[in-house]
Amino acid sequence: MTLQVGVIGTGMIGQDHTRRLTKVLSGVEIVGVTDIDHARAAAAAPEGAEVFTTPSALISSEKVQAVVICSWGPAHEEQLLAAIAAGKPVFCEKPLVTSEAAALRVMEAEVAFGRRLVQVGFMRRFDADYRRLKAVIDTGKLGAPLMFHSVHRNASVPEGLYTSEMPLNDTLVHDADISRWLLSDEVTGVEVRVPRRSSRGGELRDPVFVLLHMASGALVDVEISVNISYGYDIRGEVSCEAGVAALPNRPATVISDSNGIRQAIPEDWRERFVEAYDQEFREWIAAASRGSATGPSTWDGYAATLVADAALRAATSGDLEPISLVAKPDLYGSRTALAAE
Ligand code: NAD
Ligand code: ISE
Repeated sequence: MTLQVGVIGTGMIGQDHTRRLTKVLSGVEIVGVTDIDHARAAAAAPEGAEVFTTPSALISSEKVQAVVICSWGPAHEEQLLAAIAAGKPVFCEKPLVTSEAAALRVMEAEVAFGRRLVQVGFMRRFDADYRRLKAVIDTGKLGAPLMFHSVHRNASVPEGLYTSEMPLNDTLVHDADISRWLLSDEVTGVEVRVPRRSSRGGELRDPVFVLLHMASGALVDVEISVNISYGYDIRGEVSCEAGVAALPNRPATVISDSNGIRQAIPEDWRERFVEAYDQEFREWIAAASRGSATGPSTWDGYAATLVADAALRAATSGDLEPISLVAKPDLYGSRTALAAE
């Protein structure tokens, strides 16, 4: 059986996901695309796919069985609610939405529908290195995790489009989600410190240093730097009671020459997480073909949104900004189930 998919948003990641859905993965066909920039949608449409004029026309089309949302964050809520109302499985790029109220509306709609339909694009959970790191922590052999050091460096970000809020409400959401998942924990408060500004980013608030307080008492420090120029550098190290577990350097050819001994650094997220994105879609196609969703849920998107909101408040107040989650609906499982997912 082939899953017939419609893609909303044909920008950078929409085009990359279109490539993997048409050229890399099987069991899936893109039957429709749409973008507010119609010319861009037409240029990105795979052969035979219909170019829809609006997301709602695409979502309600009989030929579309499942939806992939790659539009900008503020547009996600309306598109998610339409997909849920149509009962269609939906992969939504992060962030789920851009406010707590919007996250609660999406969660309420999915809970009322009665079955998981939404998978959020937190692709780090599908990365083999992060999965091995979690497996080591989950054995308990290193003792309880006490601290997690997460480094998130981008070579550059789109000038003019990436604003000073985005290190905290667009980029940090990955670190928030991977911290919750790795440590099987929830974030209860956020502090933000803004160090000396990098001259490479103009007026952008960059870098930022974030401290996540976890329910267990563990602390997570996150460096977000988005104009580091030398590449896309993602690091992670978990300090436990009786040992330390860290992400490895990515396997890459070791070059020795007159400049020394070195390994290449990925250019951007597309290169660093290429296999993780492939795997997240492999698992999504399997779940969506059964009419459901797997992996990062609306609940996880909601939790990350609260971290982003608290981080924005903390950047202004300079204080520890608390987070309080609503009761977790049964649809999203227990804390133990979260650890296993
Ligand atoms: P982009 O600007 O390159 O592309 C976004 C596209 O969405 C544009 O073509 C725009 O015209 C279209 N669009 C915006 N609003 C729309 C609407 N209401 N209806 C239809 N089309 C609409 O941005 P991008 O880098 O591709 O990012 C898109 C999303 O993917 C964002 O939410 C971003 O945070 C996320 N993203 C995730 C990762 C990841 O690592 N998981 C990486 C990059 C981007
Ligand atoms: C982008 O939207 C992503 O999701 C990337 O993974 C992240 O590294 C980058 O900072 C974001 O802007």
